[in-house]
Amino acid sequence: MPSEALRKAIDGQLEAHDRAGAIEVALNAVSTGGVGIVDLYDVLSDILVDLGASWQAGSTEVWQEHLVTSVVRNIVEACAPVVSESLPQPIGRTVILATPPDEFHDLGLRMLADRFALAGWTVHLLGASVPVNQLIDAISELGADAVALSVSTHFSRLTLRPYVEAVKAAQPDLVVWVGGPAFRNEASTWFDEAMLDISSLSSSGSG
Ligand code: B12
Repeated sequence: MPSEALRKAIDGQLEAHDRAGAIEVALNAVSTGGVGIVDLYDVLSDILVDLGASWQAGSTEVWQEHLVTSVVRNIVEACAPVVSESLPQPIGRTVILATPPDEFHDLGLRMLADRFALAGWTVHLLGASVPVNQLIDAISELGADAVALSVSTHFSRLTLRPYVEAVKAAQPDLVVWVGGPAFRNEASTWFDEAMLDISSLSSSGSG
C-alpha cells in the first residue's frame, strides 16, 4: 500500500474518531499491506506535524490534538509484536532514549526507540522528563554506548545544552545524539557529531 493511500485511510478513521478502525488500518498495512514499520511511522509523524500546524493556526482544538495523539500512541504500541518479529541480529550496542526535564513530547522518542531496535541496537527507553543525575546513573547501570535525546520546544532546546554538558562531563566517551522538532530548522548551532540522521540507521523495518 503506498504511503499516500495509507495516510488517507488513517485520516479517514481519525476524522470518524474511530480508534479501533485506525489501529486496524495500520496493523493491516504492516502485516499484509507490504508497509514497513518505518514507513508507517513516517506517515504517523506527518499526520502529527500537520496537526501541530493546524493547532497553531487555530483550526484544530486542543482536545482534537490530544485525541489524535493518543490514537497514534495506540497504533505505535499495537505494532510492538510486529517490531519484535522483525528484529535483526543484535549489533552489540546499547542506546538510552530520554527527554530532558519539562520536555513532555515523547512520541517521537518512542518511534525512534523502534527504529534503533530495528537497526539491531539494544534499546532502553526512559521516556520524558528525565533528571540528568538519573540519566547518568542509568548510563552506568545499563552499560550504554550512546544516548539519544529528543526535544520539541524552543525552551527545551535552551535547557538541553547544560544537560548534554553534564552527561558528557560524567561520561566523556559516550556518544550523545540530539534531535527532534526543536532542531528541524536550525541544527547548525549544535556541534556536528551530536546530530544523527535517522535515515542512516538500517532500515530493516521498511519495505
Ligand atoms: C503531540 C504534540 C503534543 C502533545 C505531546 C504528546 C507526547 N506525549 O508526545 C502534547 C499535547 C502534550 C503537547 C504539549 C505541548 N506542545 Co506540542 N506538539 C505536538 C505535535 C502536534 C506532535 C509531536 C509529535 O509527536 N510528532 C511526531 C513525532 C514522531 O515526530 P518528532 O517528535 O519530530 O520525532 C521524529 C523525528 O524528529 C525524530 N527524532 C525525535 N527525537 C529525536 C532524537 C534524536 C537523537 C534523533 C536522531 C531523532 C529524533 O524521530 C522521530 C520519528 O521520526 C507537535 C507538532 C510538530 N510539528 O511536531 C507539537 C509541538 C511540538 N508542540 C508545541 C508546543 C508549543 C507545545 C506546548 C508548549 C503547548 C502548550 N501551550 O501547552 C506543550 C509543551 C509540553 C511540554 N512541556 O513538553 C510546538 C513547539 C513549538 C516550539 N518550537 O517551541 C509544536 C511544534 C506545535 C506547533 N506547531 O507550534 N504537544
